[in-house]
Amino acid sequence: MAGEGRSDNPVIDTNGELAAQLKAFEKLVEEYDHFLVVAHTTPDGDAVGSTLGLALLLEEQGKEVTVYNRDPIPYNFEFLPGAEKWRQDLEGIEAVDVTVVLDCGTPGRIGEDFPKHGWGEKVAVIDHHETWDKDFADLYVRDATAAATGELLYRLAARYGDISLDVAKNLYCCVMTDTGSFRYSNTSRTAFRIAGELVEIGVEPWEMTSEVYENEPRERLELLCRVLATLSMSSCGRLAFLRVEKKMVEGLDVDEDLTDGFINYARSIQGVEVATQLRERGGGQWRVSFRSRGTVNVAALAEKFGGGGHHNAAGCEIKASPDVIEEKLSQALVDLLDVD
Ligand SMILES: [Mn+2]
Repeated sequence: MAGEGRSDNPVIDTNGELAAQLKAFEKLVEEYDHFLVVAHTTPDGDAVGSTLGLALLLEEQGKEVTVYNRDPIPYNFEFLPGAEKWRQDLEGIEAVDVTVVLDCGTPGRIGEDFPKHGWGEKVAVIDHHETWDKDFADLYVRDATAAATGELLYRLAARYGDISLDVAKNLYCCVMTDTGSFRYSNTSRTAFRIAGELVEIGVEPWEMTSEVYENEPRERLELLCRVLATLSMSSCGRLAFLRVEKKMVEGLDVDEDLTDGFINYARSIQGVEVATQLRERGGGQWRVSFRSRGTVNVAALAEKFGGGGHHNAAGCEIKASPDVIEEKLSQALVDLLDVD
């Protein structure tokens, strides 16, 4: 029975603001029939897991569901239950009643085709990001303290009673990936408790980790070898650089997303505060990505070069030779650290 939650479940709050938001979402589910479930472009594990998890949950409630994303499912999430529902075309989308936007709080993150007020009559957002657009949806389920959007969906799913194994696998994927396998600073007691409940339902942690992290195309490791060979450090040792040159990708049957996460190797070096990855765009242009260990606000660093982002992850574009770019960045970082 929806509405009251399971009293024996320690993470289900039946009062409070989040419970009221979840109740309002349940009402929306009761009132409408056809739901479009969508998440941000270049979807990560939380975006894919929450999209498929919610789609399956809504189908279990007898609803018609369309799953849409501008971009494909990354290869390492194709094993998730419900992945065959993933569509990248907008055909028939005018028939939906409610658009549910997951893992982002602003319409711009859905892609160019997304109409400002969604498809259908109503728009609902379920999200855990700090930034959000207050007038874009009719209903928000938001908690910026949640480790993943999947955490919010776990609370929703638990209100409907027993969670199916297919939904549970998707929600586990959300929590596992957004916490960096329970390593990042958002890894909370609640995240562990939810993961524990999902394991109780039957999710196998090793199956999940091996599918998501140990199922790499050989080309990805070959590319990683080439990229790691470019590792260099600033003279102060606080900045590490990696380069992805066009010629490294040539001859490899790879997509852009195969370099995803490489930059973390550079950040993991003792003494490094900021990792930087330069990716060749052509015409002397380089895409520069930054990852901070936490002390340096890399959004401020990126802004010096016309870019932006978050405290720990940001980027910009620079037109210069890579050696000149690395020199400029070293100087900019020293300026930033000396001001602090
Ligand atoms: Mn997320």
